Amino acid sequence: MTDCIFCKIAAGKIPSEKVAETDTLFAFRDINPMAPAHILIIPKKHIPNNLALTDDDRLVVGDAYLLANRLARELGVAGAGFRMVTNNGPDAGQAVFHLHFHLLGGRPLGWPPG
Ligand code: DGP
Repeated sequence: MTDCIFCKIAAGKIPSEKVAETDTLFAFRDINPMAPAHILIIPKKHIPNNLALTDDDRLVVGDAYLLANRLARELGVAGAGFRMVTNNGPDAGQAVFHLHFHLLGGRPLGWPPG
């Protein structure tokens, strides 16, 4: 999608602190980190949010969780614990309408979330 900021990041047209890339996924540091480790994992394909997923997207969602495990271990937060969060829609505070998984760790994370 031409005017999507995360499509542009995945395509390398907007700079980001990339931490991983696969054929279908791109992972980079959040510009406004909420925890010592705050990574965004996005599909390269433009998918607006969770509600827009189709059967064709099953593999990429599973791969996103497997990539999160790998990154959590590499970043040293797997043992202490980490969180994967996807915000969907206004009540959840979704600001960017390209599906993304927040990988958060490196400090105790409150529950319930705000
Ligand atoms: P959400 O509220 O779930 O839609 O979170 C969007 C996140 O995206 C937010 O934590 C800030 C991050 N973000 C927005 N624009 C950019 C950007 O240009 N670069 C990077 N690295 N992160 C961004």
